[in-house]
Amino acid sequence: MTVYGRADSMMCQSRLPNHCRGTFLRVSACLIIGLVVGYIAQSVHAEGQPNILVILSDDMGYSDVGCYGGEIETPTLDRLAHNGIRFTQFYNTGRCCPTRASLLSGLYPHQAGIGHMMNDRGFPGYRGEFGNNCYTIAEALQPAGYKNYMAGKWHITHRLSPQQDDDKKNWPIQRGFDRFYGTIHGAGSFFDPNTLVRDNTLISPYADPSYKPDSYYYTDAISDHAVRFIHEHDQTKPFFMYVAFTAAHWPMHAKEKDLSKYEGRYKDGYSSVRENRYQKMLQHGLVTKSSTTLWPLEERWGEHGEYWPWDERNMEVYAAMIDSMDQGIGKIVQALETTNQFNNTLFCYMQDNGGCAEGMGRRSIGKPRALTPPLPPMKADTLQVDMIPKQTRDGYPVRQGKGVLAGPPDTYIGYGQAWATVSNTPFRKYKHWVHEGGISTPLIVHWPEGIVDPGRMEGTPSHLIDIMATAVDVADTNYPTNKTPLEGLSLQPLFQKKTLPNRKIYWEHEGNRAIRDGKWKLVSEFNRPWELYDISSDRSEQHDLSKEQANRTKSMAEAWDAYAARAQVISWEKISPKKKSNAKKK
Ligand SMILES: [Ca+2]
Repeated sequence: MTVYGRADSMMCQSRLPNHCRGTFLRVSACLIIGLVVGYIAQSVHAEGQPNILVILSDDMGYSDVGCYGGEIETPTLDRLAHNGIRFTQFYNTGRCCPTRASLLSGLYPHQAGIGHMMNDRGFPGYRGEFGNNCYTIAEALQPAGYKNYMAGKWHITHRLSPQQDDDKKNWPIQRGFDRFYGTIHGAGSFFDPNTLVRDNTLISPYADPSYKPDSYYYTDAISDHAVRFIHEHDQTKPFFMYVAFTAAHWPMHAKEKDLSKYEGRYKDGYSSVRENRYQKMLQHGLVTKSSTTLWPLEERWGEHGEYWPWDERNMEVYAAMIDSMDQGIGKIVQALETTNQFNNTLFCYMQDNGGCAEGMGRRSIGKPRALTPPLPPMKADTLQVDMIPKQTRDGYPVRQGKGVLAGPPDTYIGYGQAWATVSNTPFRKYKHWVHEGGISTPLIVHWPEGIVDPGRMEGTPSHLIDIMATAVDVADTNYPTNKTPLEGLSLQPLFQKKTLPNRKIYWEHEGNRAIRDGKWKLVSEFNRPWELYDISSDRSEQHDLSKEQANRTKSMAEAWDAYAARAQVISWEKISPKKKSNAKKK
């Protein structure tokens, strides 16, 4: 195969504009002010309300971070897990937009208007827009005295190019946040993100007087703004902060210093990395051998085949992106510590969907980079408006395809199905599906003042819908009665080593459906029959019991139908008549 760019991989990144003026002084000043304010105001907020920090990552599998079995170095998350609680059966919705709608509203995604993605498909559950019938966590906590901050990916409105104020009605500032730095859209270059916004204004990362790093990388920008918001916060009030990283969603983009750490780390291939993860998960007690299994990987994925060096590199970049995110979370934790707010902050880390098997940038054969930039450079203040930029700021066309080594700004590639399978060890399916590989996420909870017996695992099935209910509970406030009632339960009892009442949890995405009731899970792909699994003995979903237990299958299917009817879920054929099957995404 032809491999393009390992030696010159970061050339065009290094040619990006260089800004470094004043950053050190500004950070130092903030630190000193923060220390003084923190010292004076360490008396806890009125009513003992904790700060609440929710960190969400993007397109990552259950076993990626170190404390869930991964070989990727995540010392900050590992430390928080060690001193907190690792939830082993926490669930998302299986996709970016619906997860964000559900997390922020405490409802199922269709109830919040985002049953699919950002298109308005003409039905109440599928407006592609966060609904007026619900609140964000920020809006719910405002009356309780909370200040609300957000850094990162929003992705719950289709209004990306506002022409009038009303177009921003579902942007963060209009939905309860006091400060915002991030992207309104859901995916983009890490070196030049589209729809970048400070508070309410679209900006170019290269002409932003308020943030001038040595070189721009979106993950760093998100962490740096979260740190800034913490230092600038008035500690007489509690805060809610939502940090939504876009790592490790495609494109595989990383900084050279993070990437060099992972060079050669994946040379043994998919199977070996997956097996090592599984053994580590067993040792940690995250899964058991009696309830999970590793099935053989598909030969067509071509482990160590013609394009292996290219695909090996994709995973190196993916790992570097997560490593960088963990470094950023480390800076956020440090800001909480230096401002004396760490012990009174309820910290939650989770992922928005499972590993992503999409074929972004993987189908064609790539081209080499030109020796000199063939295109005119972009001005620093030009807004880069594309999810996939046409060119880098310094004039190189963005390249995709096999052989193009991922990492630098002129590449745009996903890590593909084989690595997504490794990310989802030992579960079935991926982002889009509601089998365990699509919807299982770590939930790390850290809260020294609020949890009993830290360092343990918690196996009670729980879901994103529970985060709003938990926030309202710990903030000791009331959810308004004129909005759609919350679906979730507060997780506080689990923090206190107590139990939650029994309940059913539901999923629907692109016609893929599931219901969880105790140890039982009924699940199906779009237009396929229901499958029934006993998750306590078969979380890898290998032994379908639907025929053996026909009565249970029937009653759970009826419960799912009742959920669909009340939660604005309608058939996927009606929403997307052209899509007859999800099978083509495999
Ligand atoms: Ca995602």
